[in-house]
Amino acid sequence: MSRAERKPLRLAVVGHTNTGKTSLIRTLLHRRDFGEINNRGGTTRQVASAALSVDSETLITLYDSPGLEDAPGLIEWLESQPGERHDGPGRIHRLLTDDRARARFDHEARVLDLMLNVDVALYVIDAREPVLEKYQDELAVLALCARPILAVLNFVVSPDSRETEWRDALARVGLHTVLAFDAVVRDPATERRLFEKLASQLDAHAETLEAWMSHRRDEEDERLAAAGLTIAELLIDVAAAERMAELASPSQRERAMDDLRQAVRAREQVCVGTLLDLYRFGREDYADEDLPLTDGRWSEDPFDPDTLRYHGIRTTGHAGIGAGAGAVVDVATGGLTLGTGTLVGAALGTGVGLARGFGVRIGDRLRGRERLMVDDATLRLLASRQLKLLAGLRQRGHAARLPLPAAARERWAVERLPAPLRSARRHSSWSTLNPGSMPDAAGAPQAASRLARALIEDLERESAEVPGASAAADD
Ligand SMILES: Nc1nc2c(ncn2[C@@H]2O[C@H](COP(=O)(O)OP(=O)(O)OP(=O)(O)O)[C@@H](O)[C@H]2O)c(=O)[nH]1
Ligand SMILES: [Mg+2]
Repeated sequence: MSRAERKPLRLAVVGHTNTGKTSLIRTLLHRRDFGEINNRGGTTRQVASAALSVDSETLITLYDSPGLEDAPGLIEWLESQPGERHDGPGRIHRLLTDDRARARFDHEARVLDLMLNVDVALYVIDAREPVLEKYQDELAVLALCARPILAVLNFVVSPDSRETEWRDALARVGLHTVLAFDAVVRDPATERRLFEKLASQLDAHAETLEAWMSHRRDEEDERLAAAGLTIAELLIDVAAAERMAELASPSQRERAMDDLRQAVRAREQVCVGTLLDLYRFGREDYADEDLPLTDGRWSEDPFDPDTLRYHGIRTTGHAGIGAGAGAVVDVATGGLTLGTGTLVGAALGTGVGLARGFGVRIGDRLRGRERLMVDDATLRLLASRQLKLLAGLRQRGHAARLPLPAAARERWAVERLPAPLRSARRHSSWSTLNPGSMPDAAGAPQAASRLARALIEDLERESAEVPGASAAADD
């Protein structure tokens, strides 16, 4: 089917009031500026539409609707009417053309009008509610509209969820297409399952739905690539960051160390902010219990040795340990050791160490001064915890409590830093944290994208190895 012939799939989101219909639409749109959300109920008063589009072609039109409130009244009215009992849409049509009924069932009429004009409906259920008769009446009225319905169980992660009861009740009215989908939880796998289920019910629209799913997959890949690069850039920035201090001036060294630590803390927070933004939608609407952050920040200081221990970063056997003050003198006298470079952070015990052997060219700059850098263990900590955050953000709700993926854990457990970071150690111009930096010039972007690819491979390897890791409760 050509693009011009393809008609958008019309999808209504319906259900009792306050079940999370508008929230679900926001989640499907990946946008939180749609509609109004409130815990009072009766928040959405009119039908409102939003488009899921690719390259300005609308593939799916979503319709939000006011909550149903008086289904028992509707059933009573319908039953009181004479005429053909088996023509569901006909009966609904009669109700919609009856002025008094329309006036009495104002909200409900809007929903039924909508139902007659869409290809499919999602019926959103607050799974914490008992299966009351009024909900069964809602389903009965909606069934009269003769449109395929997919039931969406919201709030299934709540301890009060009555998911089994609901699945049972839905089966009893012949509704077997059910999906657990917490409206405000972001999970690409569940989202994809929703569209797959729709495709299985709607042959005529299967191609449209496939096009949409493939677009979402591409977006997800791009988002992941951007997130990987965000973390890689943080690590390059920190690896290449340096501060100079006059030799034999402990107070200056102290100040320079503080300054460096402060710059790194702020830089890490920028990375956290970018990751949250990349994966943020609808998040402000509820508490973020399933992320390892407190108020959008890591609560432990990256320069606290306890933090290293907590994240399982070993510091013993550190290349610089034992060299101690000797290494400092080594640098200060310009007698640099060539090679890969080591840091003697442990000599200072604070995550900020003295650099030694990062290349001959710094010799002149260093005469009479010492150079402070962030040590390897702290870099490994920063890498580990940003990756943990990213893993949590990619699959919130059920996977966030999983440990750091094994491949990533292995990469950062070893004491030798990945090659791009070892290069960064020798290029102070790569760090935006240094005065006079040139992070856009040649080497830095290449190093960052090389590192980013490795970080993403680690995460992807994990999801390929653990097939059940992303499976949500589902029929
Ligand atoms: N924790 C949690 N809260 C949710 C979820 N879905 C919806 N909510 C909250 O439930 C309340 C109602 O959500 P809405 O999206 O406004 O519900 P609605 O069905 O559109 O409501 P009406 O338009 O009034 O019929 C809001 O406070 C939402 O933040 C969910 O999956 N988890
Ligand atoms: Mg609403």
